[in-house]
Amino acid sequence: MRILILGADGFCGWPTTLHLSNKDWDLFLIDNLSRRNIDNELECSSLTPIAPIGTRLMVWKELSGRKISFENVDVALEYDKLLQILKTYKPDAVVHFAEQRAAPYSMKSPKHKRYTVDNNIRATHNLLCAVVESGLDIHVVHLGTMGVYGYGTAGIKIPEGYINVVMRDDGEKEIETKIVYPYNPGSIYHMTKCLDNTLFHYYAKNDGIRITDLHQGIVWGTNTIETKSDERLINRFDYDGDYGTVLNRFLMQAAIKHPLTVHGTGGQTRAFIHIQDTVRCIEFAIKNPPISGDKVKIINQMTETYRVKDLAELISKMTGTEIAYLENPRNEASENDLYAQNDSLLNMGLKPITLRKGLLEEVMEVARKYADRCDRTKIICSSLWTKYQKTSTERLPLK
Ligand code: NAD
Ligand code: USQ
Repeated sequence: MRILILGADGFCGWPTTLHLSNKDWDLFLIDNLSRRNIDNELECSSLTPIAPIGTRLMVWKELSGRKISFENVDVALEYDKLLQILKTYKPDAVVHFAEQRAAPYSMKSPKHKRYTVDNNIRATHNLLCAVVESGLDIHVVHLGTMGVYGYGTAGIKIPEGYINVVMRDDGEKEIETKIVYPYNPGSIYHMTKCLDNTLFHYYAKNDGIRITDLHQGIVWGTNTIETKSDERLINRFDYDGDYGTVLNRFLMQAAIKHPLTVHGTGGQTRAFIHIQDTVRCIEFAIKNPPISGDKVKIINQMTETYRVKDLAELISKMTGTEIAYLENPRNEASENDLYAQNDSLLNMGLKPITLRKGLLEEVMEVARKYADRCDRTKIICSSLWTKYQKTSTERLPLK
């Protein structure tokens, strides 16, 4: 297998790179290192000391004997370079992680909203356009989000992308058909994933591109088998109010005895997946492509659902850390149910890693080890969804 990975230096991209390389697949990596630049902009960096991409690849070659090529390309802006790489490398599949992925960052200001839309939509469209122009039969595997379905209580089990409906006109006529499950994004970031979806449907229909869209839940954990094998291969650990995601944040907060920052009542239910399962799911998706002419293959890449409040209580009980119920900086339902199908990956052979004490402690151990790198002033979310939300100081009950 020859795989081109876009966004390979990121939290999901780097462990996926090592996992696929360990399968002896041939890899070519692209990243514009924008995520590292955003760390500079936010004046906050990964809790774990991530090595530069050149060092990462050198260490991996030393340890495994496997050489991986890397090129710094902005997929959203450098179309010709991307096309040239496709034509010369001729990958069987492209895995597309190269997007701005934080909902709070996407809501910070008009500049951040525009950057997120411009970057994500152009990156996805450039890839699809370049695949067509290359004339090659390349399978596109994209990382989407469970958030495209929205977090209102649906009242039914959320299917994998498509739903059977009966359409009724004003008269008597009824038609049974299958449609894309209605989009209901909760942030500018999530909205870009819905727009990506529309691009995919068009290119699958018009050009016969084989596309898999993985609607992934919140990824937790930090290391995988390969990233643990040398400290210089360590994965990114985001803990700040913009990029840190809820379960990793709670584990890190418990490790440094910071009150657990629950937004609102904590009645929000979300889907989760461990990073080790993420990399396995991507392998399964590559091995099970749709055929040309098929509609976009949509897979829910999640293994469990939890309420935010229940996660906070679990970690508080384990560690004795207090819980701080903060006014929610987001515009989201305070309570929701979430039942979603995830049969595709289970049928492909995924044996889910479920949340258990040992794994939670492993993440806390990593957080404790690098606790001196934490800037406590970056923990509270300061990005507000609307002007009606209170600022972080107005809603701060923390000591
Ligand atoms: P990340 O920000 O850590 O990694 C994304 C990488 O893409 C970064 O290294 C960044 O530099 C690169 N990138 C961004 N724009 C680029 C461009 N225009 N050209 C080239 N490189 C570019 O994010 P992540 O957590 O690894 O997420 C990867 C993908 O998975 C994203 O699309 C995200 O939406 C999706 N996802 C992530 C999670 C999660 O919990 N982390 C959950 C569901 C879905
Ligand atoms: N939350 C808290 N306290 C915190 C942080 C978050 O209560 O300290 C709450 C949020 O208000 C929200 C929920 O936890 O209700 C999830 O927030 P999150 O930041 O963990 O996740 P989200 O913004 O949805 O985004 C993350 C990734 C994104 C991915 C998405 C998958 O950053 O790339 O697409 O998870 S999903 O949630 O399934 O849409």
